[in-house]
Amino acid sequence: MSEPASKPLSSGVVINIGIIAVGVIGIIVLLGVRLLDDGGEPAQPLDLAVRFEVAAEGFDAPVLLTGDGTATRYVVEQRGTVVAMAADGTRSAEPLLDLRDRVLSNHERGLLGLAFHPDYGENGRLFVLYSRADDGATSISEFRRGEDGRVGTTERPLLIIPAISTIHKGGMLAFDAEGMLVAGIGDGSTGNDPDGHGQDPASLLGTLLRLDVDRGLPYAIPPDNGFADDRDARGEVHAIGLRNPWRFSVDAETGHLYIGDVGQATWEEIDVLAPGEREASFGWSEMEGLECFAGRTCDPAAHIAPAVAYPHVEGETGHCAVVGGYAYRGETGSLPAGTYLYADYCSGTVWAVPAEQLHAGQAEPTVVGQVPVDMGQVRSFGEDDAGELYVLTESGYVLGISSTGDA
Ligand SMILES: [Ca+2]
Repeated sequence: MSEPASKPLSSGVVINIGIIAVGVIGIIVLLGVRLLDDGGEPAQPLDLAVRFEVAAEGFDAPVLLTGDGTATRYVVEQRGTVVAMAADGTRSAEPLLDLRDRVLSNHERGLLGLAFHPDYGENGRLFVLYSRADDGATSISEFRRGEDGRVGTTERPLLIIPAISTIHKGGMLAFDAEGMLVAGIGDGSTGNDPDGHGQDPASLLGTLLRLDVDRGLPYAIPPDNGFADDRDARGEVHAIGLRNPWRFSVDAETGHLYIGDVGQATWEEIDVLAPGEREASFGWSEMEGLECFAGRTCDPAAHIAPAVAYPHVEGETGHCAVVGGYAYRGETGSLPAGTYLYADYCSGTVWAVPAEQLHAGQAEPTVVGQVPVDMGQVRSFGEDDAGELYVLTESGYVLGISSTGDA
C-alpha cells in the first residue's frame, strides 16, 4: 500500500490554515462574478444539498472512476492498477491493467489518467498517463485488449514529457466531443513556474494537449487544435496558462471542458474551455485567479478568466487544492440536470453550480455537501457510463452522490 500522502496536490504552501479566523462572516467570496450590464437578472445559486453513500471501498489511493462504454466501472489506482468495480461494490480481484512494474508512484506521481477509446467495445484500445519508473517522465501510452478479453501489458508510447521536478504533473485524460484525446499537463515546476512554461505554447507544460489517436503514428495533430495555426507553437497544444490541471471533464451534452486548475498560494479555480475556442490562455503564470501573480505584469484581457475562483481562506475554513468534477448528465435524476460539482482536497467541501452559469462566466456556486473527514480527503470525482457521479477519497472509498431532495 502506498503511504498516505498528506497533500498530493501541492499548492506550495503550508496548509494548516483551517483555523485562521479572518473576522468576516462565512460569506463565500466569489470572483469572476460580473453582474449583467444589460439589465438582466444576476445568476441565482442552486437550492441543493447532496448526500454521499458508500458505493465501494478498499481501493488503493484511487484517482479516477470511469466507464469503458459497456457499463463496467473501472477505478484507477495511483500505484499503477486499473480495477473493475462490481455492481455490488466489491473490488475485483484481478486488475484489468497492472503497470506497477513501470509506474513511479508517490505524492503527485503515479498512474494518473485513463481514457477508454470511444469505440473500446469494438477496438479494445485504452490510453493512460503515468509517471515513468526510470526517470519520472510523463508518458501517454496506449494499451489494447487481446482476443482473450484481457488487456496486455505491451505498450505503445504516444508522447513522453520529460520531468523538470517531481510535482505539478496534471494527469487527466479524456476523449472530447470530437473524439480527440485531451491531456491535462501541469507546469512541472516546484512552484512559481520560473521558466515561464505556462505562457509558452512551444512548451508542452502547463497546457491541455489534444491528439488524434485514430490517424497518424504515433498520432495526428487535429487541425482545429487551439494553437495549430501558431507556427511557433507545438501543434499538440490546445490551451495554455494552466498550473496544475489535476482533473478536468468533458460535458457530455455541450462539449465544454471544465478544468480544475490547482492554484499556488491564494486562489483555486475552475476554468471553462468552450468548443471551438482558439488560442485559449487561462492565465498562469502571469495570473493566479483574477490577480496578477506575485506582482508580475499581466494583461487580464489576454486570458480567459476563471468561471469560479475561491480563496484558500474562507471564514474559518481552509482550502488548498481544487478537485474538478463533472456536470451531471445522467438520466436517473440523482442530481439536477447540468449540475457541475467540484470539491477542495483539504476541506472536503463540495460545491455545485449550474453548467450554464459556468458557460456564461457568471457562476454562483453553492456549498452542497461535506465529504466526511473519516472517509479521507477528496482526490477525484468519477462519472460512469450512465452519467452517475462519484467522489473518490484518499482512504479508498467510492462514494455515490445524490440530491437529498430536501435542500
Ligand atoms: Ca488561471
